[in-house]
Amino acid sequence: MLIFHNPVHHAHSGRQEMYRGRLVDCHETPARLDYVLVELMRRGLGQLRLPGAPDMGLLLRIHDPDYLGFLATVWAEWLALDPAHAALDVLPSVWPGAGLRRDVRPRNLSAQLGRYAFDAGSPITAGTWEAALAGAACAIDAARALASGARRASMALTRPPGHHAGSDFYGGYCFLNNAALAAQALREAGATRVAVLDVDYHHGNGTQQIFYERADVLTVSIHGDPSTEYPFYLGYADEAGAGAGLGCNLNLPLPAGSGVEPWLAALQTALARIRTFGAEALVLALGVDSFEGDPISRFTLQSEDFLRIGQHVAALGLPTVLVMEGGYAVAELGINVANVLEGFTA
Ligand code: SP5
Ligand code: ZN
Repeated sequence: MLIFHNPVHHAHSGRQEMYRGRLVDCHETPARLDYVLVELMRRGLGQLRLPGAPDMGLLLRIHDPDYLGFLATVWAEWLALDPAHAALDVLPSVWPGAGLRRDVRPRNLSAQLGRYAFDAGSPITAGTWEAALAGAACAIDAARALASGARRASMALTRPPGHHAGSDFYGGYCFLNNAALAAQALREAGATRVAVLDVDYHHGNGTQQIFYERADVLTVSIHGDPSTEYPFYLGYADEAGAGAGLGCNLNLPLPAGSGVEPWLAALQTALARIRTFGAEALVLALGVDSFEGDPISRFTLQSEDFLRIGQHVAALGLPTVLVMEGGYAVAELGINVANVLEGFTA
């Protein structure tokens, strides 16, 4: 399996995220990928490739130009306010939320942050844009590596993750939606119908938003019930898509605390829908924060369960792009991701 990896992900290294009135250490760290890389190489599970230049045309078919412009310049704007900002992360503190919603575009940087960010947990740092862009290129290149039909699967081993990022917003540690970019690249390479299966513990709200009114991309997400779990405001079972895309979004929320049995039952429901949809290619948004030891999540999957996930997804028989999402139990992260790949390729 070709594994597209962006070593410049190290340049995105947030210090702190807001949680319950305090700034706490970021969960989404560079060390995460180092663990995955070491374990994949130790088991000989793939060949590493560097991504090429990102296809900005494709990026602009998923993301809004103003939003991309904001991401490209926000760090420079931040430094322009005060050179001492170089030692600090960028976090929003005001939002056009309750009582303030109006379609205006304030020039103030804090106001712009609140317009584009939906949480205070996703710090922007000096290297965020560079890392996110190289990660997006990994996802696009991984999709294109399957286009010839010569290969069954490829992987985008990237961070920051992507599935919470929408056409014009960021949050949940995500800035560019790598899985959506991979799905779009598969479409443009000739797959008539593409499915995105999101197994991250958190609902893939960004991917859902991007494809919500499209009939050519089915989005399916298995995640913690948003009535108690992040991102809270989306991810409910009644969100089915809209317009031409009605019926092309499937949310499978499970109560916090769920174990592998209900999880695998939800996976069977997801796979059945992907089959009836007639998907010709698949993107697996691979978060492994469903693991019992994950510090911010509440399912109880064990490391060996990830082998079964890989096996079941492979049974679809589809060309598949695996895209790295969340997973914060750093020491076990490599084992859990490698188990999915091993199960998939067995
Ligand atoms: C890609 C992804 O998995 N994003 C997840 C974003 C979750 N952000 C909210 C994290 C809340 C942190 N809670 C700390 C709990 C410590 N016990
Ligand atoms: Zn997650």
